[in-house]
Amino acid sequence: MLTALLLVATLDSGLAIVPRPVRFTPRTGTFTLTAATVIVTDRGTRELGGTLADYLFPATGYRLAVRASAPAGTRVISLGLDTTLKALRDEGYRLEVTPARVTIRALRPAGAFYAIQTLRQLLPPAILREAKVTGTAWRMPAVSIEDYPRFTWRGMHLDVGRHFMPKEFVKKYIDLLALHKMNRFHWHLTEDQGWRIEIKQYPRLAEVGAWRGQTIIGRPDDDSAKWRFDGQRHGGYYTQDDIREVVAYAQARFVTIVPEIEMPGHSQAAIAAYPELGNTGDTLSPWTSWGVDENILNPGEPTIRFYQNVLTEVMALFPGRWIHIGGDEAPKAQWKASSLAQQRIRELGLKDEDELQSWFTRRMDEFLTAHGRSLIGWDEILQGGLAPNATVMSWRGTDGGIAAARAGHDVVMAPTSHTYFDYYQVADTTREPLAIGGFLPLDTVYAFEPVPPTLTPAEARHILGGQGQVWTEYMPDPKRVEYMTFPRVCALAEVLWTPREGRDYGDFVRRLPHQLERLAVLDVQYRPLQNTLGTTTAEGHTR
Ligand code: TNX
Repeated sequence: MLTALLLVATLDSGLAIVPRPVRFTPRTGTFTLTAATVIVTDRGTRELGGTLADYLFPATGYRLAVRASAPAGTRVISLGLDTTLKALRDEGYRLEVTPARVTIRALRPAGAFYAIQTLRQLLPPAILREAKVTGTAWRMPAVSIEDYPRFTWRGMHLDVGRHFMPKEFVKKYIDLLALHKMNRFHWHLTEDQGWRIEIKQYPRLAEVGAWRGQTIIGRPDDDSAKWRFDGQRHGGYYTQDDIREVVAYAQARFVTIVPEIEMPGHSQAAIAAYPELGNTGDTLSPWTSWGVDENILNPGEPTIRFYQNVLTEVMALFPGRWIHIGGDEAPKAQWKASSLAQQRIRELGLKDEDELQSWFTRRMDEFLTAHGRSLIGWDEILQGGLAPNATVMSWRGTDGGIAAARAGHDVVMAPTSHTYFDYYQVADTTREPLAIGGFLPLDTVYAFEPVPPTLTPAEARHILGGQGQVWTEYMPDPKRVEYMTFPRVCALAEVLWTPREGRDYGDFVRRLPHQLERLAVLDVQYRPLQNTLGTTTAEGHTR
């Protein structure tokens, strides 16, 4: 009943696009897509014409022609680049739908790609089906849209270390990001519990590091004697061919993959594969529990070389600018007890173990910078001094991000308070699947403001954008990831795309059922809205 009312309201207003476009003016009439519609492109959009045709084929059954021109009177979807549209920058677009034609113009291909994502949302949700749909008229409401993103970093992260996620799901996840006009996929590839990327020079990383013998059941009790395990081997990794396939898939969707290789913490699986990377010489296995692990890398020169060699293979696979080196949660007890680490501190004239981690990070920064890439790390990389070219991902609140921006470093805001999608989305968790804890309802995600008000305009320019985190300790498979991620990612996408003044939670909640219909067609097991809309604007709707 409630859903029906919301849908009527949405259909009345004609448009239900997520994220909300910057400017749109409804016009009269509709454009109907038929088998005779022609996609007209210029040289810069020819490939995207094919992308559009591919998007439209399965549900409609129409193999639309992609041509350089069409005879007068043909119903066309025209895609073109226009160098005068500088104001739209790299990712903006204009989209005009009239009964006679659809016109897409952008400065660059990324903008035309986002226009295509909007076009998919102007058509009935069934356009997203993978097989021919009968009895649907493929109509779009006439409209003029001008649209561009607020931030350049619109990211989602996925931890495949705690639970391995199959390549096919990673592609689906990237598709869903593109549908929401998100453009960064932070692929968290290494963890204490599993190493997930094939490295040719060090085959044991995947052979040994990708598999753990069992997994703890439930949350770890402080008393480890009470821990119980499932007795099931878990693991998997991506071959370099798999990675190249996913990278190409992401590139075609204007998503830059940011690979993460954790160091010096969260490295037990690597140490299990190559014990000489550790501090104690103990023989370890990939971790079977959750939490902050004491086993970290040693700061010796062979370890630095080992990780630089790993990064060399990583850079060859991932063409994007940023390489994430982790840096979070590296307990220093082993370095305090290690003669090698203490000797390094003395030799290098450092104050303490935090400065030693900074030195370690700086070595990676120099290496990546020399290869034309940029280091990014979690905000712990600020402790002991920030490496000169580092970008900071601020997760423990926004203070780290503020400090980094003030020091002239770029920042991605990813605070637990607004972007941790491993937290519960409802207050009453009794009927929710077990999660890590926390509480992050949809309206809180929607209220996320990536630019702290205390920053000056010059400092604020260092805030590249924001990102949602999906840590998978309690997400054993893709369906659980979908449940935890959607619809919160719909809210985050709007925070990162739509201008601040265009953001309105009530309006978002009105459009959301349409987006959920699309997600249902795409077989996304989103968390239903019941009790999730939050305690502010939407309360009247939910009860
Ligand atoms: C902290 S956020 C971590 C992760 C955990 C997460 C659980 C961060 C950089 N490190 O290793 O999975 O908390 O919420």
